[in-house]
Formats: sequence, C-alpha cells, structure tokens
Amino acid sequence: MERQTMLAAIKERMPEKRYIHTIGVMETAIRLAQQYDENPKKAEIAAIFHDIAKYADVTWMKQVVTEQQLDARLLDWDAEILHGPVGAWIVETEFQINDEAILNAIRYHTTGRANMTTFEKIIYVADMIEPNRKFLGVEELRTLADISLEDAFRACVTHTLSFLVSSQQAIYPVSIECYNSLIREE
Ligand code: DGI
Ligand code: FE
Ligand code: FE
Ligand code: FE
Repeated sequence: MERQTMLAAIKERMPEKRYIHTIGVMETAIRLAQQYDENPKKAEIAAIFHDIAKYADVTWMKQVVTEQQLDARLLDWDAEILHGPVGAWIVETEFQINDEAILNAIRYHTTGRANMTTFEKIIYVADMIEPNRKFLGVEELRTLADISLEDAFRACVTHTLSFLVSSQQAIYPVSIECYNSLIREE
C-alpha cells in the first residue's frame, strides 16, 4: 500500500495531534528498522496503523473483542489497552494486511508481551521516543536507542511500568508478562 493512501486513511480517524505523533512514529520506526536490520516498509506500515483504533468507540471495541474472541481480559480495560488488539483486527479486516509481524507489532505496541521480536520492539520503542514525545527521561531513551535496541526496549518498558505504578494505575497482565520476560532473560 502507498504511504499516502495509508496516511489519508488514518488521518480522518484521529485528531491532528495524534496524526503528527503517527508521522513521528513512522519516521522513527523506519530509521530503527534500517539500523537494526528489519524491513523498513513493514515498519512504515505498522507505525502508520499502530494507533488507528485509539479513538474508536469503547463499547464497539469490546463488541469486537467478544465477537472475534480476542483475549477476554480486555473487556475489563479501556481504550488505552483495547486500541492495540482491536487496531490489529481493523488493519487485517479493513485493509487486508495479513502480515503477522505487522499485526503483532500493532497488537502489542502498548503493553508489549513476553519474548517480543526485534520488529515488535522497534514499533514499541519508536512509539515512545518519536520526536514529538516530551516526557522527562525521553532524551536518555533516544540516546539508548541509537546504541542498542535491546537496552532501549528494556528501559522503555521499565519507564512505562514505573510510571503506571507511581501514578497508581492498574497494570494489564500482558504488560507484567513483558516485564518479567525481560528480567528473566538477563
Ligand atoms: O497510544 P499512545 O499514547 O501512542 O501510546 P501507547 O499505546 O503505548 O500507550 C497508551 C497508554 O497506555 C499510555 O498512557 C500508557 C498506558 N499503558 C501501557 N501499559 C499499560 C497502560 N495503562 C494501564 N492502565 N495498564 C497497562 O498495563
Ligand atoms: Fe497506542
Ligand atoms: Fe507505546
Ligand atoms: Fe502511539
């Protein structure tokens, strides 16, 4: 699919700010794919579509979870957790993208999962360090990503979980499985 066609399709489903974020993720993911020997065109596709469901109706997304028999635990969570798995389903059914690497990168871009592939890590990290992100510590994560994808991914997951704990937010079990798999592989 042409980049402009994909961008036009997602642009109408999100506010301008999220579209600008998406462009940042796209550029960052392509760069990381080139650096870490993954397919840049696939990185472009996964990045463009990663937040396609971010503003979808939550009731509708839960309906998709039930009808498509996605992980039933998703029914207890809001758009922040639902938009990855439901986004992957939209991309597969509406845009006929059947590449499992792309779909899994979209599916797990928020929570991560145990034993992530290099390609999934690229999308996860790109989402977090793209140029429009502004949180405290992002500059260190960017520097790390230039040196080691593994170290950057580990730091990104740690940052996310620390943030969730410090702001007293519930942690989705798959996010914990992701964290545990990182700790155990050391
Ligand atoms: O969609 P984005 O804002 O670009 O980024 P994202 O999809 O990576 O994350 C969306 C939000 O979800 C972000 O504020 C962090 C949060 N999040 C990630 N893992 C968990 C989580 N929130 C909860 N409650 N539990 C999690 O395990
Ligand atoms: Fe997201
Ligand atoms: Fe993320
Ligand atoms: Fe995002």
